[in-house]
Amino acid sequence: MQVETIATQPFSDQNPGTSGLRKKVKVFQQSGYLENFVQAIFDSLEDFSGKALVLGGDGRYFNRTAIQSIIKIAAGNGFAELIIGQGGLLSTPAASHIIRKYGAFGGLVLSASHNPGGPDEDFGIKYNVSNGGPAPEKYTDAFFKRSQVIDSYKIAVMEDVDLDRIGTRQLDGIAITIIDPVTDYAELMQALFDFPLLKQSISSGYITLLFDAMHAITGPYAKRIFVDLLGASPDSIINAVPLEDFGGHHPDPNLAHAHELAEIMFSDSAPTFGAASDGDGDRNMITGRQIFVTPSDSLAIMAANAQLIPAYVKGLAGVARSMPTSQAVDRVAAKYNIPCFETPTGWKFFGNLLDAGKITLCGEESFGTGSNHVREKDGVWAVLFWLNLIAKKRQPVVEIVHEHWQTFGRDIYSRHDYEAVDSAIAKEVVEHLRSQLPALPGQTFGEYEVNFADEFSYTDPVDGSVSSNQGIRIGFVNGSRMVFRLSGTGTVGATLRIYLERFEPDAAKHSQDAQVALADLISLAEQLCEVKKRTGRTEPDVIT
Ligand code: VG1
Ligand code: CO
Repeated sequence: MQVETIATQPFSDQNPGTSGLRKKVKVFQQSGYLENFVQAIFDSLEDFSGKALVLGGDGRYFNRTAIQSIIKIAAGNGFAELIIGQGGLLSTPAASHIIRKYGAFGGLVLSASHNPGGPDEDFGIKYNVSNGGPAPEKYTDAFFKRSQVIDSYKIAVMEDVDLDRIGTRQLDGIAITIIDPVTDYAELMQALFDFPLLKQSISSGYITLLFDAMHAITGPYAKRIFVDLLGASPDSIINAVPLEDFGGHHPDPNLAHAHELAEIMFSDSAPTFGAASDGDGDRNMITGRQIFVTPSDSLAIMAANAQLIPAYVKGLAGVARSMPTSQAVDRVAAKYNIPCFETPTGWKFFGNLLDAGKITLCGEESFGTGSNHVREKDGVWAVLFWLNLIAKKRQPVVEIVHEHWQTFGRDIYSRHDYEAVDSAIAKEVVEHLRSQLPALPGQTFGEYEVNFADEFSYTDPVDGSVSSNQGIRIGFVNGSRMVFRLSGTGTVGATLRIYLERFEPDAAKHSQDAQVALADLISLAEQLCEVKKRTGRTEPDVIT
């Protein structure tokens, strides 16, 4: 194999965020930009010669072009085999599974997840390590450091690879294996859930399903699993065909962006169960007839009922949630006497806990739930979990949720996002908040007395690594909380996220609208952070 060494100049902005490097497509299209970052990753890894690398993406614009470049750079750097999803497609959880199943050294997943796609929109790339999970911070820090001094990359001189033909081709010095992106994943799902029961519940009409693939990666997964294996009708999947620009929408499963699904679920003709996933298939939104299940509640309900699911019948070793996720799952852990961990935002922080067997189930308020079956959050898995739960309990979603609240109380929850805020103003908002923290404990605002006010810092219980500045949190004596943090996945300006929660033990008040129930906290958050005042905005861009 002929390998060329191409001289290059570093780019200063290749610092991975919450989940990989995300930039506008136009940024990635600059000569050497993608190549530098991929080479910086390979330069930072230990010896991988003779090992396999998994490669795939969510199919967004620039996916195929990027994959062809990465194949050549990986070949030039000495990987022995590349395992690639047909058409360059792999959902994030499927990539995680394939890394684990085939014992690959790692994988590159090409996605900007829930961010929009197309020539003027976003692209992204993230590296996953051999446990199948997102590279921990010590890796991503090393990638960034290397990218700042890189002066060349290695690239094999070879033809483009036919990404559509399944099978292994032995090229000069490297094997290229194209696999079906769904098969291995579908097998794993069949090993976790009660497929005969699901099939029966669907064919009998007890469960009617509507899944919104948002023109993103889960279309083919949903078709194989829900339609081919479980017998749902083909029209139970909407926006099923992956498109390079996701049909012009944000492939972000929440009530704002999955509005087509939301409208149907709140109409008279709603099916019994509705769900959606995101660009790369790791998020999930769960709804029932006339009810939306917040991701924090979904995690808690899954934890409380896990033993009804074949894969978790022996119970859970422990659970974990990201810091801004509501404390609903903590209550379940306390009742079942299992450990509950609080981690910073981002799935990479769950990896060690899962590997060490300290937790079985984990989740984030941002529509992410997962378990020890892979090392990523998993959208289709979450949908199957809920379907299995409904089939087993023979209860509609609304009943399952209300019963849960009756048992544990309700953690009324909402997140307010201010997007594309001028970066300098966002920094001022955070500084302003930070400066108030020392004086807040003991102060009272209406019925809210501040218990603690700090910046979240996390010490990983497995490897002792410390991650600081993971969000500002203000906790109140009555258990309510508000959290402020800047997004690490956006590509334009800064996004301020405000997370609000209040515990409501009184079942008579469980049906309240979250925005109404949280009104006092919402105005207190503004009083403290002044985001509206400083930006001139009147409302958040997205409320979830
Ligand atoms: C967001 C979410 C976080 C999630 C991350 C990646 O990060 O808040 O919980 O892990 O996206 O999800 P941030 O830094 O923008 O708040 V995905 O599905 O976009 O890979
Ligand atoms: Co995603």
